[in-house]
Amino acid sequence: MAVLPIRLFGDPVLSEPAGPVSSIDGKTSRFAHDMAETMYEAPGVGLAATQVDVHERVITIDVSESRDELRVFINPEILWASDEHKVWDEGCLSVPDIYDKVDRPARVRVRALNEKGDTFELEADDLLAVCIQHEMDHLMGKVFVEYLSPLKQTRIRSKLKKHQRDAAPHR
Ligand code: K1U
Ligand code: ZN
Repeated sequence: MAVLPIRLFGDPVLSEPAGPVSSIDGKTSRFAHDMAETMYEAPGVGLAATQVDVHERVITIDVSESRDELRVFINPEILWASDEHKVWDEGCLSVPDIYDKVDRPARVRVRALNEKGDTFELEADDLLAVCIQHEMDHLMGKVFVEYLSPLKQTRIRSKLKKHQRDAAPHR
């Protein structure tokens, strides 16, 4: 297993849409487990393959407090979204230390394959519903910041540039 580097907002790879996984084999499940290790180490409640510069439709999520309820979604599709919406304070491992409100359907029904290649469906609410939608946006090349006002986006970009400058080794 391996912890993979997470790309940050502003990196063009985050805008690249992911394609479907054509066949699920040992390589796919090893990659899903590397993604899980990366998500737990960050720490985060979700991760999309796009964030580690792999452009295939794979997501890992664990919203449990015990951090032992890993879900792997391969080729996820939203089958239904509720008319009722909810506003949630979202974060993103690609946008460190920034949280802001995003309005999304409160509940979704999703179909996906797991790492063994079995199809499953689930209906999600609360953080799981938010996280599924947030990660599926990543697979389409969209970061949650793009739901915010242009002014907020500009502020976030300059904050992140400062964060990257501060993190870079001084000469
Ligand atoms: O996609 C990502 O970058 C992961 C992101 C998922 C997410 C969180 C909250 C709302 C929507 C989507 C994160 O995990 S940010 C970190 C975070 O929320 C968290 C980290 C540790 C424990 C609990 C939460
Ligand atoms: Zn994110």
